[in-house]
Formats: sequence, structure tokens, C-alpha cells
Amino acid sequence: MKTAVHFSIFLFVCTMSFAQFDTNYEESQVREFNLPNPLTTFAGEKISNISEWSEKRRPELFEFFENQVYGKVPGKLDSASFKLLEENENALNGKARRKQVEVTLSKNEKSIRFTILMFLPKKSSATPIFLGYNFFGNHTITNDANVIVSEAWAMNSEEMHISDHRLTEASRGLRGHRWAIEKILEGGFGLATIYYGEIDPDKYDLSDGLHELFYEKRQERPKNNEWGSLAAWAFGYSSALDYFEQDRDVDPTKVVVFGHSRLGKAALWAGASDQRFAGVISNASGCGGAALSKRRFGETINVINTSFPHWFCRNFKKYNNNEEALAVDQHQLLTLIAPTPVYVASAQDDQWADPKGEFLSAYHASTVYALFNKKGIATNQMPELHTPIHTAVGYHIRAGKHDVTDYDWEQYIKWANEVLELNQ
Ligand code: GTR
Repeated sequence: MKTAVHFSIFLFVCTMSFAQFDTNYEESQVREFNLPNPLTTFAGEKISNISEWSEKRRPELFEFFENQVYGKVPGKLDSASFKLLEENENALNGKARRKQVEVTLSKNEKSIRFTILMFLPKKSSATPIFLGYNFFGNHTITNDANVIVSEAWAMNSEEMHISDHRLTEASRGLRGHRWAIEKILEGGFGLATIYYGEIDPDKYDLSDGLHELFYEKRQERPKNNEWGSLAAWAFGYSSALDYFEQDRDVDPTKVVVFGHSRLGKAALWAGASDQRFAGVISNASGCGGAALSKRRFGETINVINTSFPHWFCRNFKKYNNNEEALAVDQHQLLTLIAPTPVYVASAQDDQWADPKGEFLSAYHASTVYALFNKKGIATNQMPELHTPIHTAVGYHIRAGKHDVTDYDWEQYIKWANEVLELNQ
């Protein structure tokens, strides 16, 4: 059996050995399955126009994903406040403006805080931006010595020199290769990033982070249909957008939410649950993200729920090795984002994430985009490597491993410029 070599050693060590699962990497071994039609309601009614979609089908699909997959957010915050911690007009050798803004979310007399790091093009106001979480702290995306190191809990990582669950100065800049900051700025966008662990620590313990704010007295975990970590991270993306609506340097109608891997799953759910985003990018989001679950190729529902029991709601465990019982599949997650443009990207060596399943999801979501007169993916034949499709449903597959590369960013920048109709 091929092993999941594309993970960084850190992920491999801290999750578990996948060898215990019987993972399929053979296309010929993919069993036949029924893919639910986005344009047929659960009761079998055909949907043929935008109002039927918006009034009947979208709400029932959304409710299903909320209650059975990612989990519902139990209520609303009491308040959110924002504080500018620091700004500089001449960051990155004079190429950018830098801002660091602290957001405080409060409920039931408890609060959490997170910091948004922003690099903005110098000469523009109300700029479009990409918003994405990082895995090991804002200071890992750049060598800029002024970026604040978060004090939040972190996963240990040899590669990042983290051994006591504390983020460290030693990892400053180590993830710079995943963030094409200069290209983003030259492309007319700003970049905003947040350390995801500040929203909810990525461990099987839902007594902390954002979840804790919403608990009733003596409650220690969410109900079966309530949110896991992915929905909490999605909520964090929306909270950042609430902030952008108050920041004159950002155009809040042009915020493209981006995420890699588990954070790509969170970005897709953010795009489905918050229609204010202007675009959504899933980089190698795989199982529980863009990839079709019913193919059972690479990572499966059983594997993901066993390795990461805190990511989805508890109801989702009903579908472990039981994909036939699932009334939806992940292409329908993409349809919940429509008509907002969505981009799905895969990497050839990332078979764990099932590139073909990610592509087919984008293809099968396209019928709903067509209702809105938006171009999607016209054929179920996967494109060649490095042959991007830049329609309202975008897709590319590149050579290489599970990662975010300059090639990926070049596509996102071009695509976002097109779908947001900038520079015209
Ligand atoms: C893996 C997990 C994937 C993906 C990845 C990541 O261990 O199996 O679903 O989310 O982690 O986030 O890097």
C-alpha cells in the first residue's frame, strides 16, 4: 500500500499511522455509487430556476450540512471588538503597509482574542484581499521581525521547532514559501492572515477556544448536531470579515477566503455559511472539503473522523464506512457557495486528498452555477496538469505534493482578478 507520503512528518507523527486503514488509491477499485443531484430536492422535486433553488433546495441542503456534517453554531456572540495593535507604512522593504489588529469575541462573560496580520498594497485604498489562516502563527509567513508571535496553544512540530505547545520565534519566516506575498501585492490584492489556533486549538478537546464561549453552565461539549472545529474556524473567517467591514483600507465586498488542506475545508464551509465572501479558494482540501466522499478514494469519512474526532459534528460519525447513507456529497457543499465564485485546486502527488474527486465535485456543482448564468466546468474529463480553468467554478491540478506553491497563487490572483472584474 502506498503510504500518505505527502504529509509533513509533523502531521504524520501527530495524527496517527494511516496504515491501519485500508486506503484505496486505485481508480479501478472505486465502487459504483449514486451521486445525489443538486437540482432534485430530498422529496424528488426538480429544481429549474433561481427562486426554486434559493427558496427550496438551498435551505434544505444547507440544513443537512449544518446538522449532519459541520455542525450548527449554537447562537450568536454578545459582542465583537477590534483594536489596532500596530501599523507601519513601510513594511516589507517599503513594498507594503502592515497592520496588526486584535479582535475580541465575547459571550457569556467569556472571550477569545485573535490577531489579524495584514499586508496591503501601498498606493490603494479599499483594496480587495485574500484572507487565509496559517498553521503555525502569523510570524511564520514572513521574515518581518515586527510580526507578533501569538501566545496561543500550538501543535508540536519538529520542523517548526515547537516542542512545548508554544509558538516560537525560531519559526519566523519558515512558512514564507506558502505565501506569495509580493505577487499578491503586485496583483492588486492585500493579504490578511490569522493563526487558526487562536480561534480553536486543533486538538480533541472542545472545552476551549470559540466553543467554550457558547456553552451553558456545566456544558463541556457541543450537542450532536453542533459545531466541531471546522465550523469554528469558518466562524472565525466570518468574524474577520465583520472587522473588514469597518476598516476603510479594505473593500469588504471583495474578500476572497482561502485555505489549505483542513483550512481549505474551513474556507469552503465559511463560503457556504456566509454569503458575504466574494470568492472562495480550496487548496488541496480533500476529504470533508472538496473531494467526493462516496468515491472512498484516499482519505475516507471513517479515517478522518477517527484521526480528527473534533473536526466535524458528532452526527457525521454515523457515516463512517456508511457513505451510502449520506443524502449529500461534497459537490453540494460547493453549490451552497453559488453564485459566489469558487476555486478548487489539487496536486498530482496528493492522492490522499483525491484530486479526481475534487475535480468531479467542481464539475457536478457547475449545474447550480449555470442556473445563475455563471460558467462552470463544462466536461467531466480532468484537465491536464498546469491547464487551469478560470471560470466561476475554477479548477487546476499541478505537479507536486500537498502544499501551497507560487504556481497556485499565480492562478488564484489571475482568477480573482477575472471573477471580481478588477482592472477593467
Ligand atoms: C491530514 C488530514 C487531511 C488534511 C491534512 C492537513 O492529516 O488527513 O484531511 O486536512 O491533514 O490539514 O494538512
